[in-house]
Amino acid sequence: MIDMDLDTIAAFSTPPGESGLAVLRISGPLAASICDRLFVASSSRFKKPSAMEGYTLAHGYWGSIDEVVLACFRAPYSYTGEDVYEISCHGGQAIRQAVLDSVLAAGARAAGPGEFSRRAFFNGKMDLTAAEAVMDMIGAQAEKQAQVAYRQLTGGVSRVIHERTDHLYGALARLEMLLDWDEEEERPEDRELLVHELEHSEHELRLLADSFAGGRIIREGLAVVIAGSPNVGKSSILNALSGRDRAIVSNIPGTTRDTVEIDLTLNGYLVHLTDTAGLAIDSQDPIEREGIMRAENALRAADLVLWVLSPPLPPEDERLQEETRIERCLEEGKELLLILGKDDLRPTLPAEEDPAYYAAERFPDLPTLTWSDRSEDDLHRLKEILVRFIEGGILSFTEETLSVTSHEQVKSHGEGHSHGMLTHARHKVAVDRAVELVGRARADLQAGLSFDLVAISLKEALTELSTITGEDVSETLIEKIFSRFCIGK
Ligand SMILES: Nc1nc2c(ncn2[C@@H]2O[C@H](COP(=O)(O)OP(=O)(O)OP(=O)(O)O)[C@@H](O)[C@H]2O)c(=O)[nH]1
Ligand SMILES: [Mg+2]
Repeated sequence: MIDMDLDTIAAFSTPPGESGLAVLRISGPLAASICDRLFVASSSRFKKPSAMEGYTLAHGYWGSIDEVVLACFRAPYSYTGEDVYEISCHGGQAIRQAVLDSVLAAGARAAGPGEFSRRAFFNGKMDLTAAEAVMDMIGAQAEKQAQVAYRQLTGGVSRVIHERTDHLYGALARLEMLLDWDEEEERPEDRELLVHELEHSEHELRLLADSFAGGRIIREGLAVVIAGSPNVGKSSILNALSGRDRAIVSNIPGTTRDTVEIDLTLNGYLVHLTDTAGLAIDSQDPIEREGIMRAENALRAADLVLWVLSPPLPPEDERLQEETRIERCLEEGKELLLILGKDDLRPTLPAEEDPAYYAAERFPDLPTLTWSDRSEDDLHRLKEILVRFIEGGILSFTEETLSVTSHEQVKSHGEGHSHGMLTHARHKVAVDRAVELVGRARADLQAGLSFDLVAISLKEALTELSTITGEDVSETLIEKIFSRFCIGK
C-alpha cells in the first residue's frame, strides 16, 4: 500500500471566474492551526467535530482580506478522513487569490488534481467506484447520468461486485476443502456441484458485463449521427430535434460543409447529435472533401446512424455509391435507421422516385421512419425512438409499427436493475476477464483437471474483481484514475 500523505493540501473546489462565493478546501494535519492563525473567529469554537462559523476575518496576504464563513469537519468525520476546513469567501478573482496565497504561506501545499478524493480513498472513506462516481456526478449534464452516478456513489456497483465476489469465495472455500482430501475420497457429485456453482457465477458476471452496453450510453450519452446525400434534409432534422436553428438550412446542395454538433436531453438521457456534410459523390472541391472525411469519422464514432433518403432520388451511379456507404456502416456493426425524408412530397411522386419503395427494395431489413419537417407527430416519434433505443438497445421494426426490442440483460437499465449496471469501461474490462477465468475454471473442472489448477483461475478472477473497488489495485492505476479529476476534488 501507499504511504499516507502527511502534508496539508489546499485548493478551491469552485471553478475560476467571478462568483458570489468561492469555497477553498484545506485538508491535513495543519488545517486547524492554519485556520487558527489566519482567521479571527466571531466565536472561537471551530474545533468541534463539525461546525460552521460565520463572519471570520482573514489576516493574511495583504492584511484583512475578507469576511468569510469557515466550516470545520474534524477527522475522521470529513470527506478525506483528515481535518478539513472549508473557507467560503467572496468569489472575486483577487480575493480568491489572496485567500489561497495566505493559506499556502501559512503552511499548506497547493493540491493537485483529485488529491482530496485520493486521500478519501486511502483513508477508507470511499472505494474506487465511488471516487469515479464523484467525477461522474460533477460531469453529469443530464438527469439519468446524475442518477447512475449517484447509484454508483452510494455503493450500487460495489454491492454487486461484492455479491459476485462472495459467491466465488464460497466456491473457492469448497474447493480448498476438497483439496485437503485424498483423491480416493473425491466424489463425482462434489465436482458437479462446483461446476453448477461456477456456471451460475459465470452467468451472473456475464449479465453484468452485458449491462455495459446500455450503461455506457447512459453515462457517456448516445452518439447519433445524421448522414446522407446533400440536400436531403439532414440539417432540418438536427434543428427540429434540438428545437433551435442551430444549422443553416437552404435548398442549395452542400450547405453544410463541416460537422455540426449539439447536445440535447431526451427524457433525462443525454444525446450527442451530429449533423454532417452531404456525402456528395466524387467531389473535387477540397473543402467539400474534407467535410465528407469528417462525416465519415463521425459515422465511425456513432452509436446510432440516421441515414436520410429523400426525393428526388439521385441517379443510379450515385445511388450505388450511397448503398456502398450504408453497407459499410452495417458491416461495422452500426445501428442504422433509414429516415424517409420530405414525406410531405410523397403524394406527388411517381413510385420510381419514392424513397420508400427504393428502401423497401434495397434494404428490406432496415428499420425505416417516414419524416417531414412539417409534422409534429414525426418529431415526437423520432424522439420516442431515440429514447427507446437508449433504454432497449436494438431497433427492430414490424411493417406498421415500430418497436424496440430489448436486450434481455439491459432491459430497464433504469431503476432497480437486479444484476447491477456497469457504466465504466475499466469495470467492464475487469468483469470480462473474470468471466473468462471463471469459465476456464469451470471447463477445467468438467475436464477432470486438478483442483489446484481450478483454484488458481478462481483466485485470478477474484483479483480481477477486486480491482474494480480498489481493494487490490496497482499504484499506477490509482494515479491514472485520480489524475483525471479536477483540482479541488
Ligand atoms: N418539403 C420538405 N422540404 C424539406 C424537408 N426537410 C428539409 N426540407 C428542405 O430541403 C432543403 C435542404 O434542407 P437541409 O436541411 O439544408 O438539407 P441537408 O441535407 O442538410 O443539406 P446539405 O447540408 O446541403 O447536405 C431546404 O430547402 C429545406 O427547407 C421536409 O421534410 N419537407
Ligand atoms: Mg445540411
